[in-house]
Amino acid sequence: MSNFMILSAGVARLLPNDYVGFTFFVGSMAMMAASAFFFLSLNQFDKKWRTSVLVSGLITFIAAVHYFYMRDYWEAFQESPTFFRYVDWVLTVPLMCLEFYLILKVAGAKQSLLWKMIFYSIVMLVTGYLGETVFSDQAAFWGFISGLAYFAIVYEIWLGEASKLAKAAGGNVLQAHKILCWFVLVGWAIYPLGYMLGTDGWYTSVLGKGSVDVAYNIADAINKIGFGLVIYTLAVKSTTTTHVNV
Ligand SMILES: *C/C=C(C)/C=C/C=C(C)/C=C/C1=C(C)CCCC1(C)C
Repeated sequence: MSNFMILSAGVARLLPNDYVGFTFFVGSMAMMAASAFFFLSLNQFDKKWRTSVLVSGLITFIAAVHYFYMRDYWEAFQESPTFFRYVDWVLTVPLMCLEFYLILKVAGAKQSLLWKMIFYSIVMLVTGYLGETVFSDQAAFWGFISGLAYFAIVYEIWLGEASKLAKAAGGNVLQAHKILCWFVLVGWAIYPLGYMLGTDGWYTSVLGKGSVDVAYNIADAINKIGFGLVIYTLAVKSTTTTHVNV
C-alpha cells in the first residue's frame, strides 16, 4: 500500500518540471539501449575483441540497473541517491580501466598497469564519497584529494606507461586510446564540476549551487556510452570480416 503510494506520487511528480527525474529516466533508457546494442553486436567480432565489447555492454548494463534504482529513489525522496551513485561508479570505473588494459594487451600491457589504475580510481571514488557524505563540511578538502587521484589516472594514460604502450601498438589501437584519453580528460571533468555544484566549499561563491544529479547524469551518458562506442568502433575496424553470401 505505502509502496504504491510512493510510486504513484513519484510518477505523477516526474512529468511537469522535474528535470532531474527526467534525466534519470532518459539515462536509464539510454543505458539499456546501449547495453542491448553492445551485447547483440558481439558475434560479429573476432574472439580477441569480444571481451572488450562485452565489457562495454557490462558497463552500460550495470549503470542501467543503478539508474532504475536511482530514478525510483529520486522519485520517492527528491534527494540525491548518492550511495547508489557511488556503488555504480565503484563497479564501472574499474571496468573502464580494464578497457584500457584490454586494448593495450596487444602491445604487452602488464596486469600491474591495470591494478595501478584501479587503485587510483578507488582512491578517487572513496575520497569523493566521503566528501559528499560523511565529511561534507570538508568537501573541498576531500574533493582535492580525489582530484589528485583523478590526475594520476590522466597522467598514466596521457604520458605514462599506458601512453607508451599505445604508441607501441600503433594503428587502430593508438587511435582508440587517444579518443579514450580525451574522454577521461574532458568527459570525466564534468564529475568534479557536478561535485562542486552539489557541495559547499571555496568554489561555491564562484559557481553557486546547482543540480549535482543533472551534471552526473549527463556525464555518465557521455562517458559510459561514448567509451563503449570507441571500443565498438575499434573492434569493427580490427575485425577481418570474410562474409560468405549464400
Ligand atoms: C561511469 C562513471 C564514471 C566515468 C565516473 C567518473 C567519476 C569521476 C571522474 C569522479 C571524480 C571526482 C573528482 C575528480 C573530484 C570530486 C569527487 C569526484 C568523485 C566527483
